[in-house]
Amino acid sequence: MQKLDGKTALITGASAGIGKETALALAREGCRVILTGRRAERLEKTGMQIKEMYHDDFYILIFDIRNKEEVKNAFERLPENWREIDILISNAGMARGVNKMQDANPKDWDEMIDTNIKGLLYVTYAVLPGMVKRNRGDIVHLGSIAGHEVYPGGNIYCATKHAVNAIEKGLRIDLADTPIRVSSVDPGMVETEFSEVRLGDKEKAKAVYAGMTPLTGRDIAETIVFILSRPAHVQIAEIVIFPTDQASAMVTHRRNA
Ligand code: 8X3
Repeated sequence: MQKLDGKTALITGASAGIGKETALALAREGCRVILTGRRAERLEKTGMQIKEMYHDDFYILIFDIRNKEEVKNAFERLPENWREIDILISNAGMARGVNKMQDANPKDWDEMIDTNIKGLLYVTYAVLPGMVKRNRGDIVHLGSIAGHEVYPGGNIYCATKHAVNAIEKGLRIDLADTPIRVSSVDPGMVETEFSEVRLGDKEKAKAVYAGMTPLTGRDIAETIVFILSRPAHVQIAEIVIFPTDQASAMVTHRRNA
């Protein structure tokens, strides 16, 4: 098993959900953590929680992942002692809408593509050259079952997660002659703010998980800790993870339903 103690981990979208739980879990394992996102107040809350529970070795970096220049400038602002990033958790991602393509608002497509694909690439590009130079590092992408299947209302969101799947595979090829590992965690239903953002409605979001027990952000965070703590010769490529009540994107067992 590899110790994560003392490693520097950067987590995108660390203010809530899977990102926040992953930041907490990595801090618990002794990582120094860089918390990134758009919302300073919420990132500070994550930071305070880390301080109360584990240590105060965290750094908050604010940027909008969709803006290439902003991402570049933010990484240039990183203090010297935070620049050697050992672990990148590309978690930031979102879905907007469940309309058929003919009824959709193309603005939603831009937002998903800019966040889930282009944003992920901008951050990877900011971190990767340093990892290659130091000849060490771990990259974990948050994919989705939507990167393996396409379901009604999923169209463009599924396309972005299929892209994440291809990017992760391509990156593994590009880094095959280095010790840098590339992994992906691809969950089914996880209860976070995801469905509320997608559907724009708290009640509708609640109904997505009605009668079943979804995964939690913590379940995913512990899976990431497992991936990162494997011995150096073990590269977990992909983990597809469902709630026990779910069998595929389209098959969910609901009690009383
Ligand atoms: C989130 C899971 O099933 O809504 O990526 O696509 S799903």
